[in-house]
Formats: sequence, structure tokens, C-alpha cells
Amino acid sequence: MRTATRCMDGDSITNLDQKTDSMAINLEKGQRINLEKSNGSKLTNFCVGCNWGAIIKKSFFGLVNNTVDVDLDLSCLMFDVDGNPIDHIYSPLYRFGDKKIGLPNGKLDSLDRALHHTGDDLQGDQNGDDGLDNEIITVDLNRVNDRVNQIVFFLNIYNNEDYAGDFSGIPYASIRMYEGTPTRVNEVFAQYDVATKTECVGKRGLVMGKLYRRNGEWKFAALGDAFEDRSIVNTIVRVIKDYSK
Ligand SMILES: [Ca+2]
Ligand SMILES: [Ca+2]
Repeated sequence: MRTATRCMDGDSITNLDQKTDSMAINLEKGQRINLEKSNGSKLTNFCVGCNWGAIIKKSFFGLVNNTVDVDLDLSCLMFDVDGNPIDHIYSPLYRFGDKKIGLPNGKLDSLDRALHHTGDDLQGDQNGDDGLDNEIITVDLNRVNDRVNQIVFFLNIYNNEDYAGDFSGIPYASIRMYEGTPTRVNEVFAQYDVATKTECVGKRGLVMGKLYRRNGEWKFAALGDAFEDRSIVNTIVRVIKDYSK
């Protein structure tokens, strides 16, 4: 079972209890989660992943399928206790440093090697839901640099020629946090369905949630704030401005 308790600042906190409940928490906007299991041990190694599918259009009589690739990008930014951005993970295909727009080039590893991105998927599942996440950031909280006080995760639709629509036009897109590896899901403990959420209609950027330290403990807060952002740059600037503390 999971219990909702009150923490000091009045926010409702959901505790994880993996031993007696295999159902994942369906994240709601603003929900906060204690990264603690029923036996009191801390959840320190887990994956944050996004599973999505390309758009498959059946032609007349369903004889030929046309597939429209969908390129979602899972990213995160790290902040110190004062809200200064000190590290990032986003696709290395974003060469912002070369364009000199004040943002660094993308990379797949955090400086402290605590977080790792499996790589930029440009297409989505081509043959229906394979049950695996297309982009994953693995997290080892024990290795996170002491200076990092907050890690904000966000999702964007890459603005390419294939797909110019919003989250609601994707056959399925969901974010989840789970124990396991990028190729093996042991236990999903929280999930959020992007493609079916009404607040994601017309939106192309989603500030998903954040890991943050409080009194030496890591916690997770689901944010679920969706925006029309046409480019990941819009979302990066937004996260730095509005979600850094
Ligand atoms: Ca991608
Ligand atoms: Ca997949």
C-alpha cells in the first residue's frame, strides 16, 4: 500500500511501497513522491524513460502502411542550491554551442556520471508498442555531485519535417520511472501518460518533474506543465527561468 502523508511544508507526499503493491502510481500534476521503499531502503538507482510510437497511417483497404516518424527528446537540467544551471543532458544532435546562442552542445552523460542518456531516438516505435522506452535517462543518486540540488526532466517534440503536430497526435507517449535497466523493466513505480492528457493537447514541450534534495534526502515532484514550445530552446530557457529553484 501507499500512504499519503504531510510533510513539513504541507505538500502531500506519496510513499513508495513496492513489496505489497505492484501497481505503479499514475502521476498527477504537483504530486510528490518519497523515494523510499516499504523496508525503509532508499530508491537510488532507477530509470526515467519515455515510450512512444510513430504514426502509422493505413491507406485505402489497409493494404499499405505509411509511417510518420515522431522524434521526442527526453532531457534534463541540473541546478545548484541557488538555482544556477550547472549541468545538462540533451541530445548531442543539438549543437547550440556551435551556434553561439548561449547554450552548450548536447551530451549524454552528466559531469559526475550519475546520469546517462541512452541516446536520441529519431523515429519512435515503427511496428506498434514494443513496451520499451525509446529514450531513457538512468539515474544513480549516490553518484550525484554534492553541488547538484535539483534535476528537472522535460520532454520535447523535435520540430522536424516529419511531424509538426502536438503530443495528442502521437499514438502513445508515456513517461515512467522504474527500477531496472534500459532493456529490462523490473518494477514501474510511477508513470504519466502524455498522449492522452487533455493539458497536453496543442503542446509540444512538457516539464515532467524534478528530483530535488530536502534535508539530505532525494524526493521527486511531478510537474506535468505543458507548453506550446516549438523548440527545445524555448523549454530550456523556461526551465532555467521558472523551474530552477
Ligand atoms: Ca529523440
Ligand atoms: Ca518503445
